[in-house]
Amino acid sequence: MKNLALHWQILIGMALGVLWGMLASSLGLVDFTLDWISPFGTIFINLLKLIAVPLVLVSLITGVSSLSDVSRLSRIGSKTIGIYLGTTVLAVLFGLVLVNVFEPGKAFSPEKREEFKEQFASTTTQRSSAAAAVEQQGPLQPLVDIVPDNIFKSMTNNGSMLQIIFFALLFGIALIMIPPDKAAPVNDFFEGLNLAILKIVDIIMMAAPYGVFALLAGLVVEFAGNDPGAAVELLLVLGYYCIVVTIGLLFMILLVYPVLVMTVGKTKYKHFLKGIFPAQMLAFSTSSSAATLPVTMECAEKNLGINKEITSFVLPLGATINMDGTSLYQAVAAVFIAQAYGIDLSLTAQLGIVMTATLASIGAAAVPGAGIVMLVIVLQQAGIPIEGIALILAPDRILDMLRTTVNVTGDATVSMMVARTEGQLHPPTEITIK
Ligand code: DAS
Repeated sequence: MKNLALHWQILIGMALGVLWGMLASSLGLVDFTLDWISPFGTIFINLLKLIAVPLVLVSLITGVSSLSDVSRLSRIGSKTIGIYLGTTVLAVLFGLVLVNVFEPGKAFSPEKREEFKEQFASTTTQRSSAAAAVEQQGPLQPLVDIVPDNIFKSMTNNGSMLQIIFFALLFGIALIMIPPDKAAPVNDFFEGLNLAILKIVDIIMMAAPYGVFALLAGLVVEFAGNDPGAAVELLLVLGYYCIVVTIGLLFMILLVYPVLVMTVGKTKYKHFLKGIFPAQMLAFSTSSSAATLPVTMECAEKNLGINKEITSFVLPLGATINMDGTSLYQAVAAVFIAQAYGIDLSLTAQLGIVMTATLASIGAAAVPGAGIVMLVIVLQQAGIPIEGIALILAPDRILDMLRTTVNVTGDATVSMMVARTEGQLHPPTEITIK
């Protein structure tokens, strides 16, 4: 109920922000808005950026080290992780195809995009000189850049999130390999740290209605100046962007998952969808794969007849590292922002987004808003202005509901595939959600 209330608060924050922005631009309150309201939007974005590094570090270390019984990993684990990675990369690739075909970011008027470009000229200059520097360093530089020489430097502002992910994966694997009695206190420490950081994300998301109001108000007046008509252009372009994301998410639900459920899962998709519908609705209303996990497991066991041996391993792992909806969304969002600022991403840069969006979705915690926090990684890595998040933050809550539903459906799809290929299915019974 709390989350639902938060949803409505945020949607109201969005609407009031747009309303205020349009009023301010027609009542000559642009400066007042920029001086006294906009800063709260910047604070909200800073909070998201603040929690991104610790969230990645700790949620990945906890996720990887929770696979402590490596022996159980074996065939089921590698099959599960392999399929998870496959569907996530497919989601990112499809997101990139869509955003490059529909080019929602170029729907802004040329003057507006010129304005964005000037606004971030310094960033673009830095980026192009950095890119030029990389070109001189040769083809394997991106690989070399993943390995940090000083993890504390990686965690500072100019650090690379990929280096943090690399370190977290290494640390988590090391925890699995040391004697369990020695690893236990460290695991407990990171478990506790992870809970605390997720609680911080909760607190930050409670500020979301106000942050979104301030962001949207600032965005609309900055964008519209004293011309309310320009605000309408912003809303139309954001609507177009949301449609592109939604088409991608529908592609996963109506094409990718049915093919996998019917061919490998050897199950009628209608039966599968009916079975996991309660979990999908909970994912939609809570925007949290973690909160939905108990229901996803119950639906998989009771409605789809998947044995506990599979659901108890595949679904918790999926809620942690498999977020197809999130990765598709991050690919679209990153290129949308680049397009809006007139940054033409090379194929290499876009392939880099495949890697960072996949890793970011693995590192994203299964809580509301995690996808936008992790988007910082994708933007940073591709040299796209992080300030661009302000453009897409407003509709993010609605998109979070949709992408979390896809995340949960993807997890259930893989559990059905693994169960069928492992012969771990029993006759399904009626679902009894209390
Ligand atoms: N809300 C996240 C989840 O629980 C997904 C996201 O934020 O992208 O799956």
